[in-house]
Formats: sequence, structure tokens, C-alpha cells
Amino acid sequence: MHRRPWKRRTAAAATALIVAGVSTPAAAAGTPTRAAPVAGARPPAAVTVNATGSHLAIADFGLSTNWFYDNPRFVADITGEGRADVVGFGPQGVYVAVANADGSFGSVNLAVNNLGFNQGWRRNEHPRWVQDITGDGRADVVGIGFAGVWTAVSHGDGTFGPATFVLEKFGLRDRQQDTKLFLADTNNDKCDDIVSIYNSQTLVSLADCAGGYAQPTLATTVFDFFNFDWRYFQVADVTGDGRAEILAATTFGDLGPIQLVISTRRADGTYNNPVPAGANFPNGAVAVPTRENLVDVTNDGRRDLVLFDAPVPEWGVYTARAQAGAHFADFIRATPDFGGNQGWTPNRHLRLVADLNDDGRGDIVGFGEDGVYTALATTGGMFATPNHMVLPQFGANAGWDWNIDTPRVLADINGDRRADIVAFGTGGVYTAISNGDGTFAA
Ligand SMILES: [Ca+2]
Ligand SMILES: [Ca+2]
Ligand SMILES: [Ca+2]
Ligand SMILES: [Ca+2]
Repeated sequence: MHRRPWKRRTAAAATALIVAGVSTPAAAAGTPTRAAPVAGARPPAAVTVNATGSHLAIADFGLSTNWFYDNPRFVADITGEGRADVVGFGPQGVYVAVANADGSFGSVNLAVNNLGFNQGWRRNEHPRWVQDITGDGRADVVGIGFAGVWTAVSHGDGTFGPATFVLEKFGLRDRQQDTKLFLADTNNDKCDDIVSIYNSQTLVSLADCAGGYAQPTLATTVFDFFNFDWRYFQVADVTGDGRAEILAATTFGDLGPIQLVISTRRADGTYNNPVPAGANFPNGAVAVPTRENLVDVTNDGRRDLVLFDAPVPEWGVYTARAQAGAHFADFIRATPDFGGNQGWTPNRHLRLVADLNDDGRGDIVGFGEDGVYTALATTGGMFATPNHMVLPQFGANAGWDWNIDTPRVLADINGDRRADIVAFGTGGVYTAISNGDGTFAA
């Protein structure tokens, strides 16, 4: 019998949680109601966006060419040239557009004849990633389908090897519901491994750096439904040693009060029992790690926690700086901006952190009601105040309030190490190139 902590949680306990930059509610709302759609059948696009004044970089990958939530789109460097390319899981497979040095993109090509919508792949059932699994600096394609793991290895010129079934594990057929799946390097060979977390069973399958995966091994039994808040797990390197740690949030279980904990990897591939990770608030509230807010903001090579939508003790953005020894300093109020008191709303106003000026510190980019606002990182985990509206585009009032159908990401597409805006809208892919001072060239 599995006990689910969120069903036991009291209302008082739930309000003690801070939900930071959460994408989960939006994803749940976007869950298709149909269980098994007919191949090729597409529901109408849920939204339209007004991209007036934005630069249309690619007239594809957008709502008008029938890309939506069941077509995950990524911006990742598949050529190893330092420029992020557009990679989308479309009707017939994986489509790519390689970035050019001037911020434009090459033609859209079908690079892999599988892992697409018409082959039955769905966002909520079949996770897909575009990350490097061979250690050559070129992002590859990984998908976990019905029976197991598929990969396609990047050749570095915009083409890929064939989609190959490499491991009969983790598939929808065999895994338990509520299993958390992650792709992250756990052993510092630069090849991203598969981490699976389920009640009392955390498994790691090591990448063989040739496109395949080893049989999974048991990393720890500690993460169970009773003691851990199942909504929040993260697998990421926050110590800078190239080995991903496991971040989790405890419940009011046997381990004591709710807190953020961290589990580090042993040399033999197993994981140590989690210990308190710090990152405390004065009032004892817990911080919730998400991928979006684990970004180095101090240029020490360690990912820090950046927390939005934290009304305690005051509104604003809070940072907890990663320190040596798998521990975070306590949260500090890093700027009074971007908070709910100014109208910023979790599921309407996307806020991201990425380095806009190549100083090694992640900066804040907020997609507000009427446009894009930025605040550059200063020192000590702080951000410049006040923030500035730098683009009158990509705002919620133009329809950019739904980040599943129309994702917006920050990635360096022109190779100057400054993160640019890449937005998938109605007409296709819109971009805004970072000027390096917190502003963008639309
Ligand atoms: Ca690769
Ligand atoms: Ca690895
Ligand atoms: Ca910066
Ligand atoms: Ca750039």
C-alpha cells in the first residue's frame, strides 16, 4: 500500500510550501483528455499569440503549422558550435533548424524519422530530451516510449543517426505511474544518464557514451512516498563536480519538518542518504527546486536556487547561493521586483534566469503582462533594482500566457555566450538577440 504524502497533507502544511516558477499546474491543465488519439488527428490550437514587432526567424514550429503541446520543442546545440539550434518533435519525427552565426537559422529538416506525433509519441506519456549523451558537446535525442529507451545520436552537421531502441526499461508499459524520470550526468563523463525515482526505488542507467544505456542499478531506497513530497524532485549538479545530486523536499514524515534535502553520489554509483540542504527562510518555509531556478548567479560554477513567487517575509525574488559541500546558504531577498505585489502571477508570467551579458551570472528575464522585463545579476546573489521593461513583445496580454503550446526559452543562438529569447508562437519561431546590457534587439 502506497501512501501519498499530498493526500495526507493538512491545509496548514500545504500553505507552508512555496511554489516557485511552477509549470506543473499548467501542464496538468494541458493534459489531453483523449487516452489514445488516432495517429495524425490533431485538436485545434488552444491559443493564438500576437507577435507584432517580433522577428520571425523560422516560419515553422508554430501554431499555424500545427505545432502545439504534444510537439515538445527544444533549443539546444546539436552541432557543438556553441550556438543553440531548434529541435522539435513534430508529426513525422524530429525536425531541426541549425543556428547560423548571424542569429538566423538554416532550413527546417526532418532529421529523425521517429519519436514524432504520428508514431504515437505524446508529451505526457513519452518524455523526450535533447541533451548530450555521447560527451562530444553535441546534443542528441532521447525518448522513452512504450517499451523503453530510444536514442538518436547527433552527427554534428544537423543530421542524426537512426532512432534506435537501446534499453527495454523505464517505458510506459512497465514503469509505475508517478515515476519521475530525469536525464543528467551522474558520473562526470559528460554523457547524460537516466535517473528514475519511484517509491523506495531510485535507479540510474549510465550512458555508454555511444548512444546506448547500461542496465539500471539501484542507487538508493530512501526516496519513498511517505517521507518525500512527490511533486518536487530535481536531479542536477549543484556542487560543480560534474555529478548530479538529487534534491528533494521532505514531508512531515519520519525525517522531521518539511525541508529541502540533498543526496550526493558515492563513487560506486549509489547515493548517500539525503541531508538538509540549507536554503532556509527565517520563517521555516521550504523552497521548491525546479529546473528553471537552478542557475549559477554568482559565477562560482555551482547552480544556485532562485525562487520566485515567495511572499515571505516580503515579496520579491530570493536566492540561496550554493556553497561548497552540497549546501545552500539561507535565502536572501535578491530584488523586491517580479513579485505578486506587482501583479506577477505564477501561471501567467513566465520568469526565467539565464546569463544575458556573459559575466557567468544568471540574470532575470520576466515575461510580464505587456512585455519583457530584465534585471541583471550584480554580486552576492543580488539583482539590479529596479527592473526594466526592455521589449514590448512576448507579453501575456498578447497571448503569451501559455507556455506549453507556445514555449518561450532563453538560449544563446548566435554564439556570443549571451542568452537570447526564442519564442514559439503562431507564425513560427520568434527571436530577440541579447545586446549584452539587459536589452534585446527585437
Ligand atoms: Ca552528442
Ligand atoms: Ca554519465
Ligand atoms: Ca549576467
Ligand atoms: Ca546570444
